[in-house]
Amino acid sequence: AFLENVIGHPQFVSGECITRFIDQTPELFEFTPRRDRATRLLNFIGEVTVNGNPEMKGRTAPAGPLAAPILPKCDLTAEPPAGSRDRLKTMGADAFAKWMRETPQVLLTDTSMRDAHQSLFATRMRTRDMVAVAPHYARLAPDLFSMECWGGATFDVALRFLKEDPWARLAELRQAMPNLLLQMLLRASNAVGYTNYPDNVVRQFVQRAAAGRDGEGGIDLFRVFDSLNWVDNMRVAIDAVRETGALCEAAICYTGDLFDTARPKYNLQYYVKMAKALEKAGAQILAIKDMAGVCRPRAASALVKALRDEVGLPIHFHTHDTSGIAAASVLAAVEAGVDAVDGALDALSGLTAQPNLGSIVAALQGHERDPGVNLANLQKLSRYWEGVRRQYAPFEADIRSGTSDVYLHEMPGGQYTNLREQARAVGIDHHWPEVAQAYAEVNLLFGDIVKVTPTSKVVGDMALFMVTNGLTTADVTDPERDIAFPESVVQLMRGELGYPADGFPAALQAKVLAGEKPMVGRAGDHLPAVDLAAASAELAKLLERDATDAELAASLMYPKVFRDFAAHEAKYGDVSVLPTPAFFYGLADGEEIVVDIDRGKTLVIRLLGRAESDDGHMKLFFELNGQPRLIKVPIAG
Ligand code: 3PY
Ligand code: ZN
Repeated sequence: AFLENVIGHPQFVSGECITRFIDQTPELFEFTPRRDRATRLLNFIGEVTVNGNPEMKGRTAPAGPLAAPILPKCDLTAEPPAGSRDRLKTMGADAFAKWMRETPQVLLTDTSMRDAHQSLFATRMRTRDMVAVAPHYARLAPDLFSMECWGGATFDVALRFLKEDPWARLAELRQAMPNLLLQMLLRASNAVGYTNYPDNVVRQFVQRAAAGRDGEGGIDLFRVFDSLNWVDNMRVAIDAVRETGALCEAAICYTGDLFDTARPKYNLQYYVKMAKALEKAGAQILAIKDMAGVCRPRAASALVKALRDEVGLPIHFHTHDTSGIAAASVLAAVEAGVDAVDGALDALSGLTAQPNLGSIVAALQGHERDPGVNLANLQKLSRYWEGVRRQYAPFEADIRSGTSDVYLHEMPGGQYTNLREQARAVGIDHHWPEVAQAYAEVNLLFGDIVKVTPTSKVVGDMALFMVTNGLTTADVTDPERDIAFPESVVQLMRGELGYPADGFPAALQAKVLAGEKPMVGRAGDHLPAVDLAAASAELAKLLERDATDAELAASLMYPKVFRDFAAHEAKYGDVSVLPTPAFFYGLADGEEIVVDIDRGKTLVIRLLGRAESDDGHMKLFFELNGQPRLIKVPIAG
């Protein structure tokens, strides 16, 4: 009857201005909302439409309407051809690694779904935009070695900012790409967080990641690194990965310059020694993780040659294009015999992300190590990413070119844009060159350390602290001068993230700790094991239902972020189903979106118009599957 009232209303039928219709007959739109999924979603859309997505604070929405990204044509009813994952299943991890090392072709990893967007637009890519193209990858690019699609900062950002479940992302990608290796980045004892966790928490996380949310299968290849290149701090993670049967790729983080005799610490012997230790610790693949993109072509060549000579593992090269010439290092590594390399598809490549995978394929066509991947298909997939990237324009850093000052500051690609953003937030963006210089100086102050999450964040915190307070390194080291060091610096000097091979400079450490004793040995040796059953029971109380293992893993990583996520989900439901423009920018009057909330359950949502009420609310008049619905949103002060 309600529907008939509205549709049959003479003004509605005559097609008079819909807002006037609503204004004059508000009673037709007023009814007690059911707290069903659709209503919760409408509330979310309403909130974003009226008050903005909190993520958009200080950012400008792109001019709409934003076109939907175009998926490549592809028969999705056809079975995906056998790929790298089928090979892993047949061979097992050890034989697979041996095959990697013996195969003459260079193998290719696509980082578009993880590191590329992490480094280009602050990790903001949503699950929906990945899952839509994943079945196309399975059919158009079955010759790829792996899809890096999980871990690093994506886990945190999914929960914290995108309000979606990273475990659901993994499950959906797993289902859509059954033939390709799914690869993640694991920060060893820091898992996917920013601090060392108890050993049993790291183990539980790895087991769940390999098994998948509900045991359906998850990550096939774990790239494990330690932010101070401390092998002892990687063993728990390495052992945990090995136990699952997944591939264990352990990384040496590359920093400095192999040939800089003024900074001899990070020379060939340093890396070879570490590589041998990782091989002995159980790694099946060795990664050269050049997170800042400072491994120059000559260094890449020498390093790959030395590592191939000295260790028996296949080698996987990862770099960033911050300088603009990273592809030269990739090609040098290929010439030197590297077994696999990382790149991102055209539309997500370059700048602080990975070099262009398609261009690498083109450069190697006819080469004896030709990867044999279909370039035209990569371009079709990239066209889709082009459309996706446009929707995230507000999150892009304002950089338009390669920048050779990366050799000075050595900031990781994923950090560069974030730190610029942090500098902007504290109002010193115009002092960026000083921040970059301070970052380089803090590195030396800390003893010339590896800078990658989480140590890179500490160096960044200290650099910002110095620039905002007008401090020089002499001020910082001056024994007569009191400095209120940022908490992250205190934690670093206390040994909470572990230690570099030669320790931290004793004088600075003593000053920062102000009499407190630093930790001896691994944090994991000191942190008591978490009672997982008790933690799960505690979480169940919060959720008012049993907690899954995956939820437990997420809440152990970041309890508050997970609690906020759970509260958001309880209030608004699963917002990952919304198209990206609606999620970030809300709806314009007259705009319609189609939302699949479940297999076979679709919502057609149209915002008809809005009217401000006297009590500080905005009334939004929606049409939901043809039915009028009124949503009242308090206007944020
Ligand atoms: C991460 O830890 O998220 C990184 O990408 C490090 O390079
Ligand atoms: Zn990277």
